[in-house]
This record gives sequence, C-alpha cells and structure tokens, in this order.
Amino acid sequence: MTINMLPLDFNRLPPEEQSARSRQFLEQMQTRRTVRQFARDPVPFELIENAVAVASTAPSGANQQPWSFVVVKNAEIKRQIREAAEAEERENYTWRMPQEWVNTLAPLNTDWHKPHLEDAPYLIIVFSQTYGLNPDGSKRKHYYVTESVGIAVGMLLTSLHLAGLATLTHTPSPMGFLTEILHRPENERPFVLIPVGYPAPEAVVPDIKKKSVSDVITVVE
Ligand code: IYR
Repeated sequence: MTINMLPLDFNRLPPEEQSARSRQFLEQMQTRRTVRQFARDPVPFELIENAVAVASTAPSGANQQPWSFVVVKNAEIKRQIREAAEAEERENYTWRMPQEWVNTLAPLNTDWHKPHLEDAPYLIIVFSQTYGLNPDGSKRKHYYVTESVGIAVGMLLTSLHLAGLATLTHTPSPMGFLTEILHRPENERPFVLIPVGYPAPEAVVPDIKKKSVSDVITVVE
C-alpha cells in the first residue's frame, strides 16, 4: 500500500513569540502536581473528551495508535474498581513490596486506601493494544507500544492540567482486574489508571521538587 504525500502545513513563528509561548507553557506545567484527594464535584465531559482528543494526536510506532481510553463515570463501576484496587494494594503494602520499595515510597505517604477511586468524578483507564486486529480478525503486529502509549498519556495529563483539572497517575499492581471489570478485549492490557477531577479543599501534596534542568540535560556541541 502506498501513502500519498502532502505538503507540510507548518507555520514558523517569530522568535519572540517562540520564547514567550515556551516560557508560558513551562510556567503552567511547573504548577502540575499529582493529587490524591479529590472533590466529588462534577467535571464537564467536554474537558475529558478534548484531553483524549489531544492524546490521540500523539506520535506512535507506524501510526498504529495502539491505545484505548476508557472513561468511567458510573458510580458502581468506580466502586468495583476501588474495591479490587484496594484488595491488591493491601497485599502490596502488607507483604508483596520489598522493603526497599516501601522505604522509597514512605515520603509520599501512600497506603492501600484508595478513596479517590470513588471520589474523582471520572476515572480514565488507558489500555495499550499489544497487537491490532484486521477486519478479517487476523492479528497485526504493533511496534513501540509502550513508548507510544507513554507519550499519549503524557499529552493527556498535560491537557487535563491546562484545562484546570487535577490528576493522579495511578498504577495499581497487578491491574488485571481492570480488564475484567471493563470487559476489555484480549489484545488490550491496562497501562495506567487516572482519576480526574478537582482537588479536595483539604488536599495536600508532599514537599518534593523536580530535578533542575542542569541535573537532567547534557548538551553535546
Ligand atoms: N501502586 C501503589 C504503590 C505506589 C508505587 C509507586 I512507584 C508510587 O509512585 C506510588 C504508589 C499505590 O498506588 O499505592
């Protein structure tokens, strides 16, 4: 199959506008925090839909777009997800996680209680498609699935933050219960579970810092 090539639609910006936009975006992103206490207030669905649309613009291996976004608003399904996640996390915190992991997590003050899974008005569960299905039912190999879905999730979190919403990047472990509760097909694996909403008025966040640019960048000239 050959694909038609089109001229690129690309608008070069004046340098001052480039720096202004880049600085403004940096300042906005520096205010993003992972939130673990959510208000029960509703969120306009349009914000969720737009964020999924943003994530869908992500680059992906061979443009295979190996992702699905399941948006849960239903209170009973959220309850089932909370119950299953807490059962797994209780095992994790009581014996499954090695001491080194427990020690690393200690400053974050997390435990097996996950009330945010019911408080947040939406849960977005991102699934990665380990392979694709052709119209005749045969399997199609997918490439760079983890990289592609990881990039899409980054864009999803960014979009939700810029829309004035709070998120938690949550990976209950193991996550197989999400496949069952949400009746997902054989080719999908749970990738991440993202509660979305407004922070609870009493929400607190750990006093932790990001590395500075000089700590993470190496310039090769
Ligand atoms: N999945 C557990 C533990 C946990 C692990 C990491 I790495 C974190 O950054 C935070 C939590 C939980 O959700 O509590």
